[in-house]
Amino acid sequence: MGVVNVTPDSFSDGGHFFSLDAALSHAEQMIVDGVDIIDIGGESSRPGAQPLSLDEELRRVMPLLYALRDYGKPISVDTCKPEVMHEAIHAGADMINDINGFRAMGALTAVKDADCALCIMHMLNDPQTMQLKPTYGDVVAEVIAFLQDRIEAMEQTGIARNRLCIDPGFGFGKTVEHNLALLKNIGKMQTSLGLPLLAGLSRKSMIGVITGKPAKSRLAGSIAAALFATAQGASILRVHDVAETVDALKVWQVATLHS
Ligand code: 9MG
Repeated sequence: MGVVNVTPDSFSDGGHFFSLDAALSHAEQMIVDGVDIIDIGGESSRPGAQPLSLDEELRRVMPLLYALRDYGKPISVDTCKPEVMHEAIHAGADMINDINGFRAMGALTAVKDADCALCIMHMLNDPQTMQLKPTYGDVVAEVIAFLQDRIEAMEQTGIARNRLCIDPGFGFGKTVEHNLALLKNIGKMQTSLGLPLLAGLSRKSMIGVITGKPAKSRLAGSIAAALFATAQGASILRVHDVAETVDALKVWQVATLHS
């Protein structure tokens, strides 16, 4: 899964006019590089990020979704807002990726009658407060319990289980220790919940803490994390650097299958 952010950091003039052409070129390059799913999002989920208005999120995401839907690649829309989910599904989105685990009022209703895939992510609190001293007794058990709860809520609404995938939410209300515990227990989470697992580790601060590198220099660390997650059983990797990750996975897979 390749990330195309339509947030101010990706605005061509530093904050005012987002270039649809630039986002499209970015997505086109990802397709050339071998992406399987394109994840587009308009609201930043960085720690401390301010919430975005509904109008502004629609203004950022919808033109790109309309422009990308004829490229033949599955499109995921990263949103927590039921109204954006509704519009995105209507426009043909193949997946809704909700870092809030479909907890907003109206989120389950917005997705229940569609047939798109749904990614349920764990996040402690919200992006403004999630990194203020995150605390767990047993992070793996608590993330599994949260995801189990959300899966049950979705199934009770009538959502078919085969539409769902789970995500422990690396960096969303977690210390480096919490992230490492989750990374090492991907297999356990997957067997306990019986659903494909999406791992988003690319350029995250945990890689910065381990390597001492700023976000733009975290490629090698991100690839190591992606391969480790794959070896533990992750099914989908959410990444910024598609070409490099695809190459790394090709080598890893050939080596793994070689007799
Ligand atoms: C939007 N977004 C940012 N990081 C993410 C992650 O780790 N997982 C998912 N599902 N979405 C993410």
